[in-house]
Amino acid sequence: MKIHIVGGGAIGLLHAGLLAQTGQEVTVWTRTDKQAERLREEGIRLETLDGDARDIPVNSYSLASLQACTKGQAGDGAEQSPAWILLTVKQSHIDEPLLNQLQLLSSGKTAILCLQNGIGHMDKLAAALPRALLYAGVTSVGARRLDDARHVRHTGDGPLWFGAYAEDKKDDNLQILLLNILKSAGFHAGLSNEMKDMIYQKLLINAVINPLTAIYDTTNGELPQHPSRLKLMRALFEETSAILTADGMKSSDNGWQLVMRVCEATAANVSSMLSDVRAGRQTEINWINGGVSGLARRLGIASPFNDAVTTLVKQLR
Ligand code: KPL
Repeated sequence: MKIHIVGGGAIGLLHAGLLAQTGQEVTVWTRTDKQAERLREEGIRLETLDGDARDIPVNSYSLASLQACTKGQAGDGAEQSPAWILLTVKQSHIDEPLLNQLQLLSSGKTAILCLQNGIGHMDKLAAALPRALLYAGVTSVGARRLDDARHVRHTGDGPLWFGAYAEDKKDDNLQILLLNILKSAGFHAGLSNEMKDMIYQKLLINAVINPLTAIYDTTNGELPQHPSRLKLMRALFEETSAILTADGMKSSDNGWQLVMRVCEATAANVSSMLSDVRAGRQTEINWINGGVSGLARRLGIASPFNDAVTTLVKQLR
């Protein structure tokens, strides 16, 4: 089965590398020709969890060249073999041109698995791709890109849950195929029909850790070590948890412990938001705390902490 990885960042390269090394037909779609060229010529340099490093050959093209590349490959739906698209780009890259490119890539029997942090993207994708088989995913794998093109380090393991965004738009065979492929590539993958809850649980963790690590320019492990920062974490947690629960998240007694465990398990890590700030890239604040504030407004609940960190993080770059 063909697997298209859209996005050549850390998560995209990690998935592409691990899948390609088990013999899957993987194509990485990048933002620049330069990155695609390097990937085609030199492959993905993958550093595994046990410190091993290897070069893995992959196909790669830039998204901008999609029209030419897919001629004769993606146009005539019925004759095509099934394919999966793993959408690994940041929320901020899900814009008009990308939606058009996804339309081209997803003609035929194709399902799209979306692996973004935050909320808002699934509705946007569903509106732009009304016929697509859309799957929401939540992953806890860690990866870091070590150069601007092809070198990725697998930094942490964790579950990858995915499930259909709409019950009437799924394909049982395709989802089982992907599940088995992911498992044989070493992912701890599972299917779930509780994706909204999973997305909200992950959102809660990101809404507490990401903005504060970015504002204080600190690692995940150091953040709770300072009493005043810990207090802010708790306030952000309580507010976010109440908003998400009001919008249907199952309430749980150990949400706070989970946030603390993530800080501990990823202690040496720089959060994705802090790493965006440090690199001068647009952060995902609009889809994490901004998304929580948006939900709160819809529900008529105040969200002063989420509003404040959204404003502060936007001023960081
Ligand atoms: O998902 C993360 C991120 O950085 O976006 C956490 C859980 C905070 C780990 O760094």
